[in-house]
Amino acid sequence: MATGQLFSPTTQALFYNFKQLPIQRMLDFDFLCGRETPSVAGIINPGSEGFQKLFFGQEEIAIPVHSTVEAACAGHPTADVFINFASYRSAAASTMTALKQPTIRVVAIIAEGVPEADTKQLIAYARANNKVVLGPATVGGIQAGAFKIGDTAGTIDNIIQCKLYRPGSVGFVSKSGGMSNEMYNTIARVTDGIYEGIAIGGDVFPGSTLSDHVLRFNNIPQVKMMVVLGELGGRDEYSLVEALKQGKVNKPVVAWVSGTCARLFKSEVQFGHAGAKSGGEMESAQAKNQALSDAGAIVPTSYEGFEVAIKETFEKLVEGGKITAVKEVKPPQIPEDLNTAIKSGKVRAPTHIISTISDDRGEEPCYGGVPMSSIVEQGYGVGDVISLLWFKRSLPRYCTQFIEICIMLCADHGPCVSGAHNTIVTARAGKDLVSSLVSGLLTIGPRFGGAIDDAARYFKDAYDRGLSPYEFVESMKKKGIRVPGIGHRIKRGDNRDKRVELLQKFARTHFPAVKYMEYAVQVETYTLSKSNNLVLNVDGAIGSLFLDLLAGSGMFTKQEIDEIIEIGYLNGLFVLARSIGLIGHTFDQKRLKQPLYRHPWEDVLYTK
Ligand code: Q5B
Repeated sequence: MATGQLFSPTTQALFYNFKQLPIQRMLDFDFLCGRETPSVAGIINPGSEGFQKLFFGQEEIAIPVHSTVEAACAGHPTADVFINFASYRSAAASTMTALKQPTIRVVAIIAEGVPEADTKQLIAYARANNKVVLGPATVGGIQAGAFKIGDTAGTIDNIIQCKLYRPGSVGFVSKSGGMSNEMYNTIARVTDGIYEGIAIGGDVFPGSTLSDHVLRFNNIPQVKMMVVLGELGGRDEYSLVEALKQGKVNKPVVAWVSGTCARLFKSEVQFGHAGAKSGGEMESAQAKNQALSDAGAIVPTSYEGFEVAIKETFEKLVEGGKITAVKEVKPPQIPEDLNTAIKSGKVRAPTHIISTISDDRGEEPCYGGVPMSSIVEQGYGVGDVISLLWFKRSLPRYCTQFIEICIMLCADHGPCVSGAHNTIVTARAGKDLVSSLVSGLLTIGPRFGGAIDDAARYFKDAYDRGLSPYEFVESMKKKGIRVPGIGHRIKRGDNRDKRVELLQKFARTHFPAVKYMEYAVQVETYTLSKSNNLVLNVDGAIGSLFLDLLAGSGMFTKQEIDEIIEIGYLNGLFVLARSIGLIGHTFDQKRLKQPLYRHPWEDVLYTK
């Protein structure tokens, strides 16, 4: 890199702390300038590693994320700029770590409020090791058409307007980052634009000074004139005065120190920056402007005259043949982010999901349009929540009570049933809660617990078609289908399932009609005449009773009932209920510290 140059079109940085917007702005600037490589080589996000997706033009790129400064520097040895977006609390420590890395040459500290004692140590270390510090409390800097730090120069529109995508002839340095945006505009209006712009930051002790950068610009052949914007407070401008007096600067310097209005105040005034404080006479804007003028800088009489002074200085250089016209280039169009374009109404995009049961976008989540606070304050139960989320309506109390009874009665049926057995074996194999639960749930199906929907389908079809129980059962037999909801491994005609009796008792008391249930009972009477184990089981009881609930509540159209049965909502009741028991079995096994399960050989018939 040529003497004095801080950056080039191939400079790459490491970015400390993941801040999506400034990183994306850097990459957008790269694209605008036609850079071939992204200016951000890696991100340091303490505690996390991996990749972060960002846009480079229209393409998405994956930028490596490192958990430490050391790892990032080792992974990207050619990235020599460290952009520190740490908070004021951790900026000093992370900056020192970065300065100690041999690969890091320039560090920009964005945070405001870094303790001055820490900053002094950083400055001393950087100077002793020939490194450059920008900031603290800086927006950073920019080399037009080459490299930009974070949010410098603001939005892409501003960057395009200021022609910062290609180099001009002006080296600009200011204390204020906000004012530098303003000055990029001014300079673009009256000159061929910025070559490099630096904001040194508004702290009392900046890592590098106005004169450091002016002297550096003086060594860059492409920089033909310098513009300096100082401010009241501190004595930084006097080192520039000294450099000018000593003839160290041989290019024109147009300077202005802002804050001349401080004299209008009776007491000491503190402006936005920590360093911008009206102190003694020497630190006043007037004194510093006078000293700069005396030393040979071109200093206007007011800020309004600054633009004219820059314009005249530039025009003289052009007339003197020191500046030749910049070749204008048309920057590429930066693709607009979809969200921004949607917000501004420029484009519309199809959604990928439709949802009708819940909404979490407002102040409080809603289930089926009912806000969470109503659900709690009006004493809704689990049955009501199921009504809202599954059936999208508030069902009468007896219906929600019936749902809750189903959940309670089916929550568990001991450790020997298929689901619990699987869960127990899985938990004993050392698996986690979700794996143990899921392995149990996966056994729910046509033989175990998952016969409710089919029971409802077949009972409804048979009843609605007017089949007698005999015709129904025999027609099923002919087709080779076991009647869903009939039969149990342990329940018998003389040892009925208590759950079935309880459900039937509740329905007889509260349901307006129980025609499907009565039909199921008649079917059971017939199947029991064939075999003592062919009882109406819990699946059959729930399936037939839910048909009565749907038909009798007056809350569903015929079409809706058909849809519920066709889609198959009702096995959901068993899945939901049995999850409670399966979770319990998982905890039980873990609590009992049960070892790996192995089935005994004696219990297996080994045969050919
Ligand atoms: N036969 C449940 O069978 C079971 C027949 C039938 C006509 C039938 C069987 C079945 C339909 C599915 C169903 C839900 C597999 C059950 C549940 C939850 C649980 C579980 C728990 C809990 C039991 C003997 C003879 C054979 C068969 C005939 C059997 N079922 N005929 N329709 N439905 N039912 N499932 O005892 O002539 O000798 O060849 O598939 O509703 O899962 O507690 O355990 O809460 O966890 O193994 O309650 O009924 O009888 O297969 O030896 O058959 O009866 O054709 O006749 P079994 P099998 P044949 S509730």
